[in-house]
Amino acid sequence: MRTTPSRHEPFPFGDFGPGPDAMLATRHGPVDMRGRTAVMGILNVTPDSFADGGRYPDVDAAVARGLEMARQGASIVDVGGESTRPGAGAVSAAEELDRVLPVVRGLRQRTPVPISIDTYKAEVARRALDEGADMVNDISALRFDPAMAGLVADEDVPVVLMHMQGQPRTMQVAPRYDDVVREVADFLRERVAHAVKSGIGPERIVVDPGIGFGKGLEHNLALLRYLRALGELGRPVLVGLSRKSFLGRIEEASAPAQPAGPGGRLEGSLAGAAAAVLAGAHMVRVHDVAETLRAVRVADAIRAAGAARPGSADC
Ligand code: 7PJ
Repeated sequence: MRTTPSRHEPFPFGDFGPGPDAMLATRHGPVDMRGRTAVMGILNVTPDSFADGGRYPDVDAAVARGLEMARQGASIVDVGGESTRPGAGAVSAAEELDRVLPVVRGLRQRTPVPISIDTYKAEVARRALDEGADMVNDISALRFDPAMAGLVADEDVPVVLMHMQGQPRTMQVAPRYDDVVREVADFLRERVAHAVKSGIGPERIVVDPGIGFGKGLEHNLALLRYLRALGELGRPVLVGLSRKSFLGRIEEASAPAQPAGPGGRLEGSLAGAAAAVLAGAHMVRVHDVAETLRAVRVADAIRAAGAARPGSADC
């Protein structure tokens, strides 16, 4: 990340922008985030995911949805078989494998799009990588399964390290921070160090503040507002806020008569994605790939316009 101060502040968030190394090499080609925000499409293969649960009960439908997201321009398709929404119970590795493996296999046969496996279980990650998945999205940042760090190191694949306070089942009960931005940055710095010590190449690592994972509304908003603080870690930043409940809380506060369910949070999700990009995100994890791409390309263009301003850091 560039840290050069500019003579003119190009944006209230300060100077920002993906550094020259905002690239992620995968077995199916690079994910290039230099000046273009990457969009990771969410493919939940669970009966209970809160935003689109039950919509992909069979393998063919899930694969078709993954292919559609790839066609729409997703840089990565993220396949997950265990819901981590607040209060959700854990599922066994066997159950998770039953859900995700046929979908990873089906996608791999039909598209070269990089596939990410959303799991904190090393066994699930290993089998998915064997079926042709390209990277691991671990919401526990290598903490829940002691075998995960070694697996990612041995397989030499990219990994997303996400912040979470507590455990999925209880994380929203009473999230507490003194300085949420500092604490999340410190946590991620420690997890990056742990990953590197475990043999994972630093260039393989993506960091994620974990919006909604053990965070109240004000914590989520502060992390987005000061996302730039994560730039000091020197790694691409992924933000997942698509259809999350804090968007509904904002909406309810302004229009209490019409509480929005998860499916009704598209506009809020797009606004959040654009704001995240202008605050320094390199990748966004979303349900609505086509719509999000149209939104973040505008944010990308606004961010790039800093280069045309005399005295800005890009000149
Ligand atoms: C995230 C995730 C996120 C990463 C989920 C949902 C809840 N992985 N998995 N970041 N959220 N890396 O999609 O609403 O924010 S599950």
